[in-house]
Amino acid sequence: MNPNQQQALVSRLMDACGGAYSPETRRKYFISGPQWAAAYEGHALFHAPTRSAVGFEEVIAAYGKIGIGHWCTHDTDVIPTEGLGRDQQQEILARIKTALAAADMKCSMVTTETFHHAVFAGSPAAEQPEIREYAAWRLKNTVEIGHELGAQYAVYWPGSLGYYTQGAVEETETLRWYAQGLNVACEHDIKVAAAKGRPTLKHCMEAKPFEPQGEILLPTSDAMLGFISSGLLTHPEMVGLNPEYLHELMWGGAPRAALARALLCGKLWHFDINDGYRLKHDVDIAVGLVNPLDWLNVLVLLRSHGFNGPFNLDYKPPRTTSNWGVFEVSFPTAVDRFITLWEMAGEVLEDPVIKEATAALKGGAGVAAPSDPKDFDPQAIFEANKELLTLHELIAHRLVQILLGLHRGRVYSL
Ligand code: GCO
Ligand code: MN
Ligand code: MN
Repeated sequence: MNPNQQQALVSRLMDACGGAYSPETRRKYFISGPQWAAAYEGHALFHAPTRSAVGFEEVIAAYGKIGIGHWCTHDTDVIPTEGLGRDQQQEILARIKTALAAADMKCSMVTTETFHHAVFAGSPAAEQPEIREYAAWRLKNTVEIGHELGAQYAVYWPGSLGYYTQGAVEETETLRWYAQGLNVACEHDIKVAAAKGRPTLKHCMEAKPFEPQGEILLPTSDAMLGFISSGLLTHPEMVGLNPEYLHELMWGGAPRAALARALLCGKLWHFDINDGYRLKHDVDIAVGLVNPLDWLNVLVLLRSHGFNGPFNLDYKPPRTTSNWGVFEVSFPTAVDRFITLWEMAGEVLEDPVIKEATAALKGGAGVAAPSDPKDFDPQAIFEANKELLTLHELIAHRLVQILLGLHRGRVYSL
């Protein structure tokens, strides 16, 4: 097909897909679009870029048009490393504020890049005191950027906190140093927030089990929960989690169960939404393209616990999508799948079949407890409940019915 006609074809087929929500509807959800996701050029270790660079002004304007109400960024996604903390930072922050206001968007989250620059090769908690001092300053500077832009959250992905070969690094010492960095960030936040008359930020740790280092010292959300309550943090109440859906699949966990554990600890504060494959690398595919049923289940859990965002679109538009396609197809479709799954999760919670089945399961068969616990008859309890437990499979079927619309039936072809 003639290159001049290809965008028209994509647009026509997008319209033919239907099911799109209006920007106003999309804005009702606490969804954020990362600068780095839209600006991802398709590069990786084995991949040359397939897209050209996109600046924050273009990203913010495009997100606003789609109806993504929030934007987030790493410090160095928008400010060159050499301009951090200098006049250039202030000039860029002023331009960001103008762009956000023009697009009717808010900055929800800021995060410090402590993994890309060569200085972090040995992690931000390396043995060398000057590296740790530099990292601490970067974290403090990001806290200031966050307050300046009106953010509520700061995220920490300790991707380089690990090693390739064991023995050279002493893990407990490295974790203590890492905690000191977080402590500096929280203590600085308390001062800046007080000076600005704003609440402190919510500091959220994000785990990923592997990549870029061979071994990661805090590989899972559960490891981070342990770290938060280890006694190393001076303000554990200011630190929670930003789990990422795919990162929990990467270690072979059930994302829904990982989220449930974070909920129990009151630490589910921010959520990176994407998709991918179990026990594989961080492909960062857009939400719902691989595991829609699991996603529905995740959102049922979150809705039932009152978690309604921020949902951060941390995925990488595929290398096969063009610069134009990123905003025409990739982001609007990701947002719309999320909204549909979220609304379906609401249907699941109201579904009479699931409600009745769940209530019956919780009611049990009504076998009375014996006066002496030694007289419990486990076989009799099992027999009395075995038909009820069949409901587990029925509920699973009902969830698939709701997801695929099976309960509405089919037109036959045979
Ligand atoms: C991933 C990476 C990053 C982080 C980001 C926030 O999810 O693949 O961990 O995209 O989310 O660096 O700090
Ligand atoms: Mn990821
Ligand atoms: Mn992430």
